[in-house]
Amino acid sequence: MAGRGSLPEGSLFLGFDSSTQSLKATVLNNELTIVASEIVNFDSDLPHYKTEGGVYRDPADDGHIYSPTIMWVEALELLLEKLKTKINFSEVVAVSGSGQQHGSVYWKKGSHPLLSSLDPGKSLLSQLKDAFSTMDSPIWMDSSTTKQCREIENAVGGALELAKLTGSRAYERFTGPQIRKIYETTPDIYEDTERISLVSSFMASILVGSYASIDETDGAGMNLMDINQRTWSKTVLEATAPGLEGKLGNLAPAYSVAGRVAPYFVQRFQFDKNCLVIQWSGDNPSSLAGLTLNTPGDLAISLGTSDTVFGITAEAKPSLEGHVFPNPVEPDGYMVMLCYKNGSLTREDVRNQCAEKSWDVFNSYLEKTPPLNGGKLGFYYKDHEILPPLPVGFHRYIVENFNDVSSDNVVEREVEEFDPPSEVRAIIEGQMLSMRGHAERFGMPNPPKRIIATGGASTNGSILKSIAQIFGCPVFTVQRPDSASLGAALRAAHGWLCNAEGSFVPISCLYEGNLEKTSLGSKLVVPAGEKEEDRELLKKYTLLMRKRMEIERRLVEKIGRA
Ligand code: XUL
Repeated sequence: MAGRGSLPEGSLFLGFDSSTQSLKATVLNNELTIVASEIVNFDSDLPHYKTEGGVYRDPADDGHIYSPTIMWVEALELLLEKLKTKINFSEVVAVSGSGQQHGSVYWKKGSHPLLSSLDPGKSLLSQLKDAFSTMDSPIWMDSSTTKQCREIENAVGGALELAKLTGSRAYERFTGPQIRKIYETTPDIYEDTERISLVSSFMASILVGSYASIDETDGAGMNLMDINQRTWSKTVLEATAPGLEGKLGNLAPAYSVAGRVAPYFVQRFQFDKNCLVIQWSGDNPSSLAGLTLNTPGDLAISLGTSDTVFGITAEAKPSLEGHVFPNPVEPDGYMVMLCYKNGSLTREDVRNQCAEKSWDVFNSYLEKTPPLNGGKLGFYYKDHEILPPLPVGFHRYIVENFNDVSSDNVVEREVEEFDPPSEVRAIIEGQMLSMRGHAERFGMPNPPKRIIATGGASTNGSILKSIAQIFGCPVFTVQRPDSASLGAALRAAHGWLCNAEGSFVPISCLYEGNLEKTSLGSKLVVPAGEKEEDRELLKKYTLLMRKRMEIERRLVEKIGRA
C-alpha cells in the first residue's frame, strides 16, 4: 500500500476555502506540514463590493441573502497575487478547494468559450464579468424559498420521501429550491443559463478553464441528487425546474481529478502545466477531511459564520432532521450533519450588546457565571434560523425546580431580559444544548467518544469548557481553526495520490502512524469530568436540554416556518 513517502519530495499541495466572509488558502508540503497560508477578506480587502460579512441582505425580500459572484473571481486573483510572494507555484502538484455549501453560480449561454480561452495578459475579472446570467449568487444564508421547498416536497410525496431520496428534506438554502425560485420568479435568467455551478465547482471551473463537475458530496446539498445512487434524481429534477439536468453536468467523486490547471494560471502565475486540480467540495466535508475524522463515535463541532455538528456513518439513514452527504474521502461512507445559521455573528451581537464589544469581557462573564446559569435558557436568532426553522427574535426563559432531577415539576416562565453575564452564558449554553438535543434526535453518538472543535470560536477555552460539560465528553482542537482550507489541501494530496495509484487509496495512507508529526494532529484541551459532581451536572444539563427542546417545539408550532 502506498505510504506517506509517495508524495514527491519538494512538492506542495494548495487548498482554498471560498467561504461566506473570505477566501483562504493553506499550503501543505509533502510532509503534510503547513508552509504558508493567506486570506482575502471580502469586506475589508474588496470594499468596493460593499458587502457586510461577505453578503447582501435584500430589504425588499425577507430572508433573501446573496453575494456578488464576480467578487469571488476577484478574490481568487488577489489571493494568488498575495500567495505568490510566499510560495513558488511551480512546486504545487495539486490544488483543491472547499466552498460554502449550497451557494450557486449561473453561467450565461455562450460563456464556455470565454472560460476556456482566458487571456493571461488580462485579469480574470475583466474577462469573466459578463459570463453570468445573474450577477447574484444565492448563498447558504438565504431563507426566502419556503414556498419552493413545500412545492418540491409535495411533488415527490412529502418531506420524508425527499429526505430518503436526497439525504435531506427540502431546506431553503439548498440549491434545488433556489434554482426553482429563479425559474419561477425570473424565467428569463433560468432560460439564459447554460450551466449551474456550486461555489465549489465554480472555483474549480475557473482553475481548469472549463465547466468542472459538481462533486457527489457537495452535490448532496442540493436536494437534487439520489443519495444512494449518487446520480441526479430524475424525480426531483422534474419537481424542481424543466431542462435542469443539462444545466448541471455530471457528478464526480470528491477525490477525482477535475483537470489540469488552465494555461492562464501557468502563464500568469507560473503553475506547472501538469498541476492537477482535484474536485472542490463543500466546506464542511473538507473540514471532515482536515480533522481526519474516521471514527463513528467522534463528533466535530465547527464554530464559524455557521455552526455545524458533523460525524461519519457507514449507512445513509436520512430523516426529517439534519443532512446525509457522501463522505468526501471514503467512497462507501457517509457524513451526517446539522447546521445552524446563528453562529459567530450572533455570538458577536451578544458580545457587542452585553460585553463591551470585547471577547475578554465575554469570557470573563462566562467564567464567573455558574454552569446551568440558574436555569436561564435563551434562544437567540439574529437571522432566521435553519434549525429550528424560527424567525429573527430573542426569547428568554427561566426554568425552575430543575435542581431536583427526578422532579416532574420543571416549569419555565418567559422573561424580558437577563443581566449581561447571564445573557453571555445563555447564548453559549443555549447553542450547545440545541446541538446536543438535535444531534441525539438525529441518532448521532450519545455521548460522543470525543468532540473535535474547529472554526474561529474553537480557540475560546471558556466555550470549549461548556461544550465538555454539556456533552459529557472530552474536547479536542486542531492546530489551526481553519480546517476547511487545510482539509482542501489534504484532499489535493489525496486526489493526487489516487491519481498516481490509478485507483482509490484510503486517505489515512497519507498520514498513518505519523499524524502527530503533521499539521493535522489534534490535542486534548478539556478532559471529560470524571467526578461525581461532573456526573450530577451532566444529568442536570440533560434535563435542561429536554426542557429546551420542549420549549423549542412550542415556539416552532407558534411562529415557525411551515
Ligand atoms: C451547511 C451550511 C453552512 C455553509 C457555510 O449546510 O449551510 O455550514 O456551508 O459555509
